[in-house]
Amino acid sequence: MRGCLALLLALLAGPAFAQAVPPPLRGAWYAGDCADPAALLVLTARAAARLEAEAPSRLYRFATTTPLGAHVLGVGVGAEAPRLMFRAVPQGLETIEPDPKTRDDRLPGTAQPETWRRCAAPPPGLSLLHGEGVAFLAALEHLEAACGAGTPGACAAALIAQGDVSGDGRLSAAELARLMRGAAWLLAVQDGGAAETIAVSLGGGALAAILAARLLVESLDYDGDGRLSAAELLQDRAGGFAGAAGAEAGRALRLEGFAGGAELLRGLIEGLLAR
Ligand SMILES: [Ca+2]
Repeated sequence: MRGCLALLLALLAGPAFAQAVPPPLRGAWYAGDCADPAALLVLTARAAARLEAEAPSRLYRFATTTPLGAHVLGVGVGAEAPRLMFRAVPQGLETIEPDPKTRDDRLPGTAQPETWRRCAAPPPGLSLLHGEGVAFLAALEHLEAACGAGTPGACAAALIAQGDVSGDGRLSAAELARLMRGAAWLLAVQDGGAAETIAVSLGGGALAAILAARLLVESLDYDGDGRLSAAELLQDRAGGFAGAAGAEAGRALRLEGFAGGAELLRGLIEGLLAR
């Protein structure tokens, strides 16, 4: 756990991130028929998640996004530095996933482009399976942005802002459990799980998320109202933590080494609070 926290802190202290996925391209894209899409692609400011029923999912957490000809080239964090090229086309979005062996100066190589469309309303099953996870993917970018630039208290405020569904300015056990389920989804997608694996992972993690959320509330809920405030999150942690200007400024934390969503979120919170 100590190693994880040290890693989190080191990564949070990294330089601001200048590039990002262009806003018009962000959001959910679908391959094939809107009533029964073959695949779902979610683009956030600094990430892409490709989700299919049968095939392994893919998660790109971009370290860089730079123009390359008519495309944007996103290069993900991690040892393999996975690459995703994308651009707007009349039908919607075009993506290319280059072969890992293709040199940067020969992109896109022989990889075939895929086209994606917007759909007014995704099939309910897709939302049910991926909704909380996609929300967490976006929330994580806001946390990385707020915690990366040194404004005291901004990190706790961002955690409250991202987690506070009810709008009372405090985090309940249910709100923390939601973040933990989202974190469990992220880990399952990062591990390349197909839809069934992700569903199993979420099912198995749901109870753990509730228990871990209750523990977290009880460990910091000094006024005993059953919810965590920004002040409680910051209690006795001199100096607070860092803040910045928006999700585009963040830098992708490494997510490896966490056993589950609850542990990931706990590590994240502890790492943020330790700053
Ligand atoms: Ca709340």
